[in-house]
Amino acid sequence: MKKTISIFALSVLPAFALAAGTHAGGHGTASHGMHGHDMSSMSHASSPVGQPGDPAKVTRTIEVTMDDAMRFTPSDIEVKAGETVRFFIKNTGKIPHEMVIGSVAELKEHAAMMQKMPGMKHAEPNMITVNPGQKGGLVWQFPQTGTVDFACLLPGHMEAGMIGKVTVG
Ligand SMILES: [Cu+2]
Repeated sequence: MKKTISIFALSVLPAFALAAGTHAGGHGTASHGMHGHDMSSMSHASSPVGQPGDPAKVTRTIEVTMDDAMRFTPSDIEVKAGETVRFFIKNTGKIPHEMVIGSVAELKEHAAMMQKMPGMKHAEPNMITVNPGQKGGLVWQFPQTGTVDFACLLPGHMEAGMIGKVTVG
């Protein structure tokens, strides 16, 4: 019986390693496809940080300012579990900034990738890039209580303090 289990584990492991490698390496449509696939085979059907919200269900607009002091204002935001909010984001600086929603671990991983590929253009449903003097909106639904983080992942920005959190109560 014990032998059967270890053989099973050995046959499963390489598949996991491959999936992880593909996810970390790919950034774009490939990793999106992988993600969609992972969700069906793993238990978390929806991400704890939430997902892009339905604009028709927005209950509140929260204004956030981004600036060249590498700050989000406010950087502490409170929402209710289940709430769909529109972040109305203004860049008052002279360089582009972005707001990317995720867990700290995801954001750090993503930031590290950005450091390696500084010229990389990235656009995903959980983020918005706002050019100097511009405004933009991001609709997000927060499904469960906890803490969701957000940051600007342009190289050096998060490290300089461009990070904030949403407390979902
Ligand atoms: Cu920034």
